[in-house]
Amino acid sequence: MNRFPPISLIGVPTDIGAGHRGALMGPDALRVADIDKVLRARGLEVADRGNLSGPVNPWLPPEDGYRHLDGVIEWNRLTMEAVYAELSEGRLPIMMGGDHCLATGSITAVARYCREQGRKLRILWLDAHTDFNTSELTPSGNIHGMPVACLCGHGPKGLTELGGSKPAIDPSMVRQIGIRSVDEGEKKFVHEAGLEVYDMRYIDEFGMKRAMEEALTGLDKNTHLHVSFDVDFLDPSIAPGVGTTVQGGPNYREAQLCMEMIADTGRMGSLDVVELNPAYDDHNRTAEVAVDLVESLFGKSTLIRG
Ligand code: EXY
Ligand code: MN
Ligand code: MN
Ligand code: MN
Repeated sequence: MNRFPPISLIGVPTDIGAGHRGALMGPDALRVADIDKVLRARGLEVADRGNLSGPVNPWLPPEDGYRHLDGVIEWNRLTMEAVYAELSEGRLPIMMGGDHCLATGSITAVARYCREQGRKLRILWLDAHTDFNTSELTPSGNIHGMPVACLCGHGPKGLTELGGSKPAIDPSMVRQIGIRSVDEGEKKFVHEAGLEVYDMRYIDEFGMKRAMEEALTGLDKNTHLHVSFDVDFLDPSIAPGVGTTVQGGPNYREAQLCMEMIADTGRMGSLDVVELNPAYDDHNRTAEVAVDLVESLFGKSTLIRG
């Protein structure tokens, strides 16, 4: 029995915010891994809206602390409009990246929709990275390391005011899970902003179950849960096909529990699946693991009893 609204797949084929090329192939890798068929097999109604089309990645060095700022802004505007259009139709958008800078556009759309509907927003950020850099703090100028800072109002106007008002979200709406790679300046900034982070040290000490219980505390029937699933959240042994691997991530069972506990809430209203990079993969197996975990987000459970 499925309790989800109709799903819309939105392909966003760009790696313009990333430090490696290849994430632009992510949407089609998810399609090759049968993301639509897998969700339909769960009784869900799924429409594939195809791929957005935006500027080519010019592959240039940073300018004033940003790489490709204008192109990133354009891709995020397109993403925001596409995600908002699906939400307005009462559908559940799955933004298939593409690199993680695109969450600026998707979450700006979700935040606007929640404001209009009078709903609370909770954002679950599954990632090895906090993505909370600014042009002054960044070691690379890659904007996929900045979306959470931009969403919280710290960044270039073209991104922080994408949806008109600034900031799009408040740090208190965010819960980050799986974090294990944070730059020095970024770490200080994350603490100053008060971001709630369940890093891998927390998960080592208290387990994924406790981390997810804490991160999902306070959800009520008026809460819209947005999940931003950066595939580099997973340990590279099960997900090598990403641009920025970081050793020591959740294993398959921990990731499965994470997704099943999200599904148990029944509150997920939108999803990003980003940073999949087939150029680093082996026979599309990372896309297949990602689709397997997305299926668990939509209710596939290994729970036998009950
Ligand atoms: N913190 C590093 C940077 O800002 O360049 C690495 C960021 C990687 C971001 C990936 C998408 O999660
Ligand atoms: Mn990320
Ligand atoms: Mn990441
Ligand atoms: Mn081979």
